[in-house]
Amino acid sequence: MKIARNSPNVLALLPPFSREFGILLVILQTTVVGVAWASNEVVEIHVSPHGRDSSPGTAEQPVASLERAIELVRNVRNKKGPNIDINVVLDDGVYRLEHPLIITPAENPGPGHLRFIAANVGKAVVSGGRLLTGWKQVAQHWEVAIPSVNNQPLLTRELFINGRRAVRARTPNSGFFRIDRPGPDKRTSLFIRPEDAWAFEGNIAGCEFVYLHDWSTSRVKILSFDPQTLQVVFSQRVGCSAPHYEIGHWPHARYFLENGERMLDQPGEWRLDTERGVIAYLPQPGENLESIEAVVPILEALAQIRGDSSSGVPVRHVQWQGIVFEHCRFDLPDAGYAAGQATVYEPRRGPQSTGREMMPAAVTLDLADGCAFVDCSFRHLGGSGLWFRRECRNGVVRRCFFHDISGNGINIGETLTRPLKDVSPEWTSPFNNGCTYGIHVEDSVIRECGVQFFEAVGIWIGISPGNVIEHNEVAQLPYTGISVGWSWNDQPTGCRDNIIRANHIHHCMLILHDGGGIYTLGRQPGTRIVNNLIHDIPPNEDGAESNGIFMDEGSSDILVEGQTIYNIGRSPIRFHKALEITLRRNTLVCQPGVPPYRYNRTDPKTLRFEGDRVIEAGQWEPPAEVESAVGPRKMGNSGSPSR
Ligand SMILES: [Ca+2]
Repeated sequence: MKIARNSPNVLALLPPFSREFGILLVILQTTVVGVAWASNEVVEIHVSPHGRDSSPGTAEQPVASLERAIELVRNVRNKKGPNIDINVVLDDGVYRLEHPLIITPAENPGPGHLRFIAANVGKAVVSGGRLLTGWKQVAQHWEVAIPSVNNQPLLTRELFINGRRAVRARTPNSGFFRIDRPGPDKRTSLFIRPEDAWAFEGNIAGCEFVYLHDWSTSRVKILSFDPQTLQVVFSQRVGCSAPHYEIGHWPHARYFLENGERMLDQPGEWRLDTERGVIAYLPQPGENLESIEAVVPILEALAQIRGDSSSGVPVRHVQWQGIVFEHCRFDLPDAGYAAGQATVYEPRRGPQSTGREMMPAAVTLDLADGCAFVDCSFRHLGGSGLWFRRECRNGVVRRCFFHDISGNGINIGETLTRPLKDVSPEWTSPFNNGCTYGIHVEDSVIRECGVQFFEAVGIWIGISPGNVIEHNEVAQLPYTGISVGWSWNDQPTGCRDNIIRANHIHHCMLILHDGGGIYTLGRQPGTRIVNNLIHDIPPNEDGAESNGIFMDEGSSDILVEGQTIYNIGRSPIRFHKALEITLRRNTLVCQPGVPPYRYNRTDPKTLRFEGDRVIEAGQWEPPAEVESAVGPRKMGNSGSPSR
């Protein structure tokens, strides 16, 4: 550890924190919201994959693990109190965790800061994965033994080869099949079309059936297939318990198969063969058995930043700068996976259980105040990315990159179903401070989420007010881009006053239906959706249509102003049981013959129209000034957005 005392007159900004600066003493002055306060002391703790945990944690003698670094943080905090700042400087390299990193008020009660700073942005990697070694060639593919975790075989759902997600072996290799009709109970069996029976031939042990509902998916195990009747029987139930998730609710739903023996037929595919206890991988041209880097996720969480829920004391001012988070697993429930929407699914913890939970994230904050992620990456994750979950205040996500994520990119707040045993049942009231609020997500890129779970969204805001989502790029998603609200009627909740501004949202709804570039639910006084550019939302194949903006059940008291929406397969804006929406000066470019608005059980007389411009055009490009005004801002020399 290195302890620095600074001159109170000198102010040095932290980033860019290059290797050259990494060993210098950090000098800074910090103002805490509401309290004028200047730190005069910064303690640095250095960590390096090449260090030793018995070392003191200086730049010259760094510790090796983040776990040890956090122990040192706690020691420093005990010794020097809450006011000083502590910087943990991460040298380049991969930090493979044995356990999730836990940060509590014992490490950082505030007002002093605790910063985890990559010596070089993007070069310090926090991984929950394990390297797989000992590959052997078997026929055309390679094999390695399934690793054990806690003396149990790891039933991994992901394999990363040379930093790229390998494809879980599937049939068909692209696109989908369609079912013929449901079986008798519409939950545990269905009939396929005769031309697709070849896909079920051979050994289907370990095969997963992926059923595409209109706006969600189910993943269940196949019990049997009868080639005579063409009936597929499952050992788990398809769909959430609500009736609209029954097999056949939409006729001829799409499906595909994963992880069966014969599905391993395309270079880059892999499968988990539990019968033989191996992971099998079909290499791509140019890949070498000796030199590949193969990683499977071991941990189910990478970091948890959490206050003390029993005393209500928050953890404060924990910041992550330039860190990469990768490799985190999410296992399906034993009774199969059935999603409702936006990775909210039924965990089926008991035979009659119909409750829903949200898929966990790699990094989760609870009761956390003033925590920030700057220049960080979240990638190659099996669940969701980052979650400001419960009673978080004033968080920041700035210039971060979220990609290759199986679930949602960013979650803010909770659903309406927080366990009520330890909180006021009024926590969802707009007049109660029980919600997470005040999270800013800006200048970030969120793309290629929902890789496994197509119902996932880029950014999700549940029952949470006062958040600002601005100047992000949200793209390449199977379902909705940004989802705001989580109540299906117009009763007031704590979801209000959210600003969704100047985002570039495109190529969403690439697989599922009935969503949009932006999707809203519930009454949201003060919520403003302004100046976003939304484009390339393809037409739905069946089911309910997809749109640029879809304002779903109960959406009300929301301002929609200044959007540019083009190249949308259906109507640019759709309402379903919405009311009291103000539409002002939006530019809505419609395909020929497609109406600008579509009303599903919405009375247009409850909406205010103030100067929307409607253009009918098959091909249309936005003016350059519209494109340049959205998405991540270019950074000036100060590291701050230049406009
Ligand atoms: Ca295949």
